[in-house]
Amino acid sequence: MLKQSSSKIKNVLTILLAVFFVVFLIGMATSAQDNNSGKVVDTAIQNFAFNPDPVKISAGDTVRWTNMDSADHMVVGSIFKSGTIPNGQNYEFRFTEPGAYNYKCSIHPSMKGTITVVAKK
Ligand SMILES: [Cu+2]
Repeated sequence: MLKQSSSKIKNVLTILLAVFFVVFLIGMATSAQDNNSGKVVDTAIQNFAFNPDPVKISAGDTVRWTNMDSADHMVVGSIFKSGTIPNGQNYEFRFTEPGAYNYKCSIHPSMKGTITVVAKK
C-alpha cells in the first residue's frame, strides 16, 4: 500500500518535471525570438501626413510605413531612405540604436515625422 502510493508520487513528480522543462524551453525560444526581431509598428501615410506621429519604439523594432494616398511618397531620415512608395505599398526600416530620428517626405518636404527609439528593457 505504502509502496504503491510512493511510486504514484514519483510518477506525478516525473510528469511535473517534464512539464516544467517544456515550459522552460518554450520560454527560452520566445525570448530568443524577441531579442532577434522586435516588433513591427505600423505608420500610415495618409492625407499627406504621417499617422501616428511621433512614434515611440524600442531598439530592435521595425517601423512599417504604408502609403494610403494616391500620390507617391518617400520617407527619408538620417539613416534610412525609402525610395518612392506608391499607393498601397510599404517600406520597412529596423531601428537598432536608441535616439530621436526626424524624417520627412522628400517629395513633399512639409510632411515631417519623428521616430523615438528607446533602449530595449
Ligand atoms: Cu509625400
